[in-house]
Amino acid sequence: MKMEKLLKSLSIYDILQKAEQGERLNFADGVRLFKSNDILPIGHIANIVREQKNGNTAYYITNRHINYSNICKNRCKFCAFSRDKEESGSYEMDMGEILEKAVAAVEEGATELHIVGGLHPDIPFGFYIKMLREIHESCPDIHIQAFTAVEIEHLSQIARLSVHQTLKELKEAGLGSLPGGGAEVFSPKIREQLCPEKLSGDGWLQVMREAHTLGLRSNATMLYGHVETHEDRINHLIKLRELQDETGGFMSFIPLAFHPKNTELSNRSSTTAMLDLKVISISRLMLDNFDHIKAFWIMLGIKLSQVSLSFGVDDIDGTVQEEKITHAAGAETPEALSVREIIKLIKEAGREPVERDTLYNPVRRKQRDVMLQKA
Ligand code: V47
Ligand code: SF4
Repeated sequence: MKMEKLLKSLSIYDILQKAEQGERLNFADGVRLFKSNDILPIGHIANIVREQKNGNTAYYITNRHINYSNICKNRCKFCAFSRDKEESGSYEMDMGEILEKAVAAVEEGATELHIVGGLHPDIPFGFYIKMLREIHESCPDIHIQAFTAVEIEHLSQIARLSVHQTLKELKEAGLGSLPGGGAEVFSPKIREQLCPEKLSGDGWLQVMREAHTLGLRSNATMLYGHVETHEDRINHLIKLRELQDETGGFMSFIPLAFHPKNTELSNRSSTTAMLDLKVISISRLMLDNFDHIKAFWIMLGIKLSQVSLSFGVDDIDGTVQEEKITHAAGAETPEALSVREIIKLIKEAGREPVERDTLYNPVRRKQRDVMLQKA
């Protein structure tokens, strides 16, 4: 059967046609796509949309994650990373350790630091300001992407400042942008079940709104593969799309595959490749106003991340280094990939690798630096 004829025979043909023609998909369309098992046609249209937005380019970034503390007062049921203060395995890095990691990242050629941690009950606001200032002074060229919307709201409580003022002070101290974590799934019912202490979905969106208004761009995520329904996922994506219509401040969307090991949901199984590819390609189709869909290879796995480059993804995150959140939950991926490895997997997928900075500007390196980085 010819491709067109095959597509026409599908029950979701009307939705695929809408997406290909650039028509916005609605809630019912999204749910129907999740109910369908026609992953190749869905991926095919997601790939067309991906190529319309980003051509044959696949981005990557040279970055380093710093998880400054795992002490957290929230203790979400899906999190294997967090600890109570007195619990064994709890840690907090001091300023010297954080600076050492930042300087090492610069020496390794990183253009971005990704700094997140738990909601520490008693680190004062001044510590976070000092951390940003000192990193910014020692490494003026590196972009600091730090603190999820959930951490920002926590810092505003500690500082007894409005979210707006908190963000303003963090920005003045060197904060460059916000990562997309803490969004989980916006459904109040799911949050009540899995992370009752956490900032609400509307609260998360409000912090992002304030950040975007101040000129701080951010990413967005969705944690999937736990207890959420198709409807919860589509509702989440539509809320992100609505805020993006309003502010235009999101850079990329990153679907995060739930890892159950060592969590209170450890009786659940890991996500399957079918669900991973569905979430990626349906996100690409629903989020028509997002420029980039990013595969966080640490969570998705290296092989599936490569395949995702044909299912809507245009960005393979980065070199990462020392990722703790997913590895605490049993991720079997390495904690870092070299630039050489990232380039190889992008090229073998038939895409053109482009190193980007946090804001998606291409990074131009001197030949000598490239050789050092690839070594
Ligand atoms: O907020 C927690 C999630 C997030 C688990 O913005 C888990 O570029 C899977 O947001 N299994 C932190 N996920 C990571 C994150 C992120 C990662 C990479 C890039 C960016 C970006 C953001 O990880 C948390 C939570 O949603 N998480 N526990 C778990 N067991
Ligand atoms: Fe704390 Fe974040 Fe883990 Fe929730 S996901 S327990 S807020 S570190």
